[in-house]
Amino acid sequence: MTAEYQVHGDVAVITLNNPPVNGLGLATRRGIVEGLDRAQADAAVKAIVITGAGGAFSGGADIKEFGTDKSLQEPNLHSVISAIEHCEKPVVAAIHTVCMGGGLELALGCHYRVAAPGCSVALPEVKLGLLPGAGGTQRLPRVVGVEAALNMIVSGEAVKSEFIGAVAGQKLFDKMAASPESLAEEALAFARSVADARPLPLVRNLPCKHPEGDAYFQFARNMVKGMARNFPAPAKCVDAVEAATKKKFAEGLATERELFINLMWTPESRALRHLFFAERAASKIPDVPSDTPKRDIKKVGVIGAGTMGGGISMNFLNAGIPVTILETKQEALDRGIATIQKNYEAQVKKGKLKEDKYQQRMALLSTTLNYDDLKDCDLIIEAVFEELGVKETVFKQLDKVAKPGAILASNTSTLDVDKIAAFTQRPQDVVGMHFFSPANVMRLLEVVRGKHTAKDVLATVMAIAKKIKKTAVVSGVCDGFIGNRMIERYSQQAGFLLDEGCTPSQVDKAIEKFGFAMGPFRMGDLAGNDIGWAIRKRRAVEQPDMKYSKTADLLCEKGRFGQKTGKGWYDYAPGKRDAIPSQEVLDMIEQHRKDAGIAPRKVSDEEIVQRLVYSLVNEGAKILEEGIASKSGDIDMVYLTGYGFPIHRGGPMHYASEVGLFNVVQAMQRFARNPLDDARAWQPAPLLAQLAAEGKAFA
Ligand code: T1G
Repeated sequence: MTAEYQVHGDVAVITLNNPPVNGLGLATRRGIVEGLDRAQADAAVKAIVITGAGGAFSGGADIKEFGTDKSLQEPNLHSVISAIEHCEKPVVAAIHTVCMGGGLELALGCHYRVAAPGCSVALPEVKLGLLPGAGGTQRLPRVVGVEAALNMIVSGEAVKSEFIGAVAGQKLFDKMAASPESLAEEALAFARSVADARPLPLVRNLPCKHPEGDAYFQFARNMVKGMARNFPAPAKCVDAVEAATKKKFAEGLATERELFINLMWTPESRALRHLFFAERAASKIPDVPSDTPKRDIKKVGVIGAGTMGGGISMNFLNAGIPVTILETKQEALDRGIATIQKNYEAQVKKGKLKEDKYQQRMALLSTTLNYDDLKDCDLIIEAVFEELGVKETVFKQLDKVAKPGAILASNTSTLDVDKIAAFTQRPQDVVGMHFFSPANVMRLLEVVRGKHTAKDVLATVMAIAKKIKKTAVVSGVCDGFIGNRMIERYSQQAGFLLDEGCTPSQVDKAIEKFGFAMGPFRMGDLAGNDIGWAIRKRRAVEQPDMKYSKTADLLCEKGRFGQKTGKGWYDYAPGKRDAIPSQEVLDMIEQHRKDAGIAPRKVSDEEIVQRLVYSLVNEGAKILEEGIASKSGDIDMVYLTGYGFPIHRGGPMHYASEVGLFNVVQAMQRFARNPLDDARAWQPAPLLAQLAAEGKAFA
């Protein structure tokens, strides 16, 4: 039963019990109404308490039900709340731990609310592209005030119960329990104290006004407009709360309902709901049970004090885990430590880090030139020069000094983790941990699973990734893993678009208008065009028939590596990052077209976006069918957290499913007929072709 009914003397207690967060799914909603009916039919029952079992009062409506008929089946949440409000006996919500979304709306429908301290209270629907759809926009302003309510609803952020309870004049809680442990008893006592209270108070009957309504909501709209560029929900939150101040309750509720239903069907909300689950699913590895024992990570070693080694080290220092950095030369160590200090000092200067915290973190950092000093590390991450011979030297050394059971990780971004593992006698302890630069900032961590990587090693790395606030995605071993393998196709298309008539800024602007944080050419200038150059040279040997535009090589032959050389696809003023279109580059591209006998044509923004995004989708489909990624949502998480794919589009695979895979394949067939393109690259991955033919989606 997902809503249990018990009678304690003269008080009935309905306990939501739908793990993990007491989501208000259909069965739970039914259980609440049945409990109310039983309590009202029992003359011995004088009052009713509703509470939640386990670690939540309720995390809200069951998001898994959205888009299914279950979420519409009666009793829907509105009906449950109406049944509570019409109950002839007082209903008291006993709130603890988590009271969010529909859970808070349920509590707002109760006649009284008793809260334990430390409870996270929120209406986070806006983070799903929605707004509170069961009266939250109409009731919350009536008990905490219009402005406090609108702040909570538009931000979706949680507020601690004791903080709300301390705000003068707020009427959200009728009583604060002394502690979570005493909540149950205090709620029962409170219920008995109001057993005879009549009329029973209803939040909906409270007034809801704002002294300067029009001016305030205009201000609120201006604020929201600036922050919610690609998302419609925040502005609708303002509309709903404004309705609470201008309309009768029932009309305000109807307005909220209409706004909610419209938002439910927006692509932005579908994208955010997809990502809510994709982010959580990414941490689950199909063949590694969640209860796999994890190794204890008390001390971390980092090999290499360069940009990556320093950034990687900061992640662990920030999580309070001691780090020893090893380098081959003292001056390299000194440089690396100085960079870490500079990064922290910049955060202190911006007020993002307290001085004492900075000192605490630095106190956890030690350095050495001697591998022996790593012998008690539980996890050692190598971040040295991206060359297999160098990795071999490092891993052979580690194999000698690392303690048994130490996890040996490589930060390699392109090399074969199985080859690296083979440099040791313990391949089961070897794994890839591919951080993205800057490693202390970018959320993405590709965890590369070698063929011998032990399951407890994977479970441990996924857990430590969460601890250092990374979004970890497991990748199999292939060239480029997930992200870089896909970006290669994307860059290939970007080059072809230049050949065919586009300028770098036209391509960048088109894809940035689609929502990417940065187009391919600005990104190349930031990361360094020489990186791609080296990969193309390597690829020319390994895959001689891979087709590329020559423009990127011509650019590098001019030494235009990007911001680090003051010029790349764009020019840069000294010390500035603003991308200035370069006549030299435009001339270079034009000359290249002439030499190649290409007559330039006008390419539409739509074609630019489709070729860039669908090239990711097709490669992603191959990665999926090869088992390099286990879920399409994992690929979406890689692109959102590592490559600036727009959140409101949900990731390349989700976006393709939204467009319709049939339409994606149709477009690919058009691109394949372009003689200047690479027809093989547009050969649909078998999985993609099959799903398209069956009218299915990826997830
Ligand atoms: N519905 C379904 N599943 C949920 C859920 C929900 N509301 N909340 C969490 N889960 C699952 C989650 O997928 C994961 O599953 C597990 O619970 C643990 O989650 C009408 C329409 C509550 C603060 O937006 O913010 O009410 O991966 O890893 O870190 O107005 O979950 O284990 O299978 O996040 O302890 C509004 C969303 C819904 C709250 C707990 N409510 N959840 O954090 O655990 S819409 C929300 C959270 C609504 C009404 C509207 C967090 C949490 P699995 P977790 P956590």
